Amino acid sequence: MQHPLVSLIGAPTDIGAGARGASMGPEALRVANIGPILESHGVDVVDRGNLSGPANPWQPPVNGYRHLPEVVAWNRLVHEAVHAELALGRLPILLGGDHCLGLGSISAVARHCRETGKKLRVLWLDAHADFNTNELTPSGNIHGMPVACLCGHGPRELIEIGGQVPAIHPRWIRQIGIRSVDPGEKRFVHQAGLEVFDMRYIDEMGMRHAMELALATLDANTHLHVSFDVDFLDPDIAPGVGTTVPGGPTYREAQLCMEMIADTGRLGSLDVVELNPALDLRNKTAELAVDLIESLFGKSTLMRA
Ligand code: B3U
Ligand code: MN
Ligand code: MN
Repeated sequence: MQHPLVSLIGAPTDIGAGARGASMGPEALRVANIGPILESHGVDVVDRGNLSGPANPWQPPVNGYRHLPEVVAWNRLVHEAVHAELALGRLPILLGGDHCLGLGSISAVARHCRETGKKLRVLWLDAHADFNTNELTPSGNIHGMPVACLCGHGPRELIEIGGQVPAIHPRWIRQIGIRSVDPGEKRFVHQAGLEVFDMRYIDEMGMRHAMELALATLDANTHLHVSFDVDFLDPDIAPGVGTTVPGGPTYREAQLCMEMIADTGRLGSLDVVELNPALDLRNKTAELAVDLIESLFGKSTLMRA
């Protein structure tokens, strides 16, 4: 990827989460210098500032969905903002915000790929599969549902945001780092045929092999979207998230994951979600996320031949 044009889009909300605080994620990433650090690697960065959507009313779920109208409103804003940047030929980085926003972001990328004839691949880096429905969810929190919604399983007003249902096909997704899936959700993941490289797989085969397979079907016409849920990382190194799950990738494994993505040269868009500064230690998790994003944009220890 030679000198990409990056646009930062802040979406300061925790509307789909089970804990408050991810709404402060965009500012924590800016405080960790995401913009200047990317610029130091030759990336052209424009910060579009923050989207402004509804407040979090902090209500219980209705029909298995918590805050559905507000989640729809935020995702519509994200969809339009991400699509506009792609249409300008820029690489949007969505600064979340909780992971329900992956729906607006990825539906926009899918729409852009339809318009431009590109092939879409989505890498979902997460401790969770985020494949719940209102019937399967233990919480009603919509940040546990965006992958199902993108594949056409969810409330109409959410699954229709990108103008085509389903927005994406399960075959286009590779999930990495998964280690917490609810019982009904597990059956549904199998039924849909999602390709999952869970922590068991990474323990046995290594991150390198998992990433080689996850990236195997990319070609010159592929738009690669990375949806980076910060709870992907082991909580020892990344405590600043709402739902920590032990046993995630180490610092080295996460670096290798990002470097292998960078090596493909196909990165077209990125979500950075679920960072929760209220639970962080001196912005450590935000700084780690920025460090990994540097690798994603091609920082490497030595010059590559
Ligand atoms: N699967 C659980 C927990 C969860 C999913 N995503 C996050 N947490 N961040 C649920 O509530 O759907
Ligand atoms: Mn997630
Ligand atoms: Mn997660």
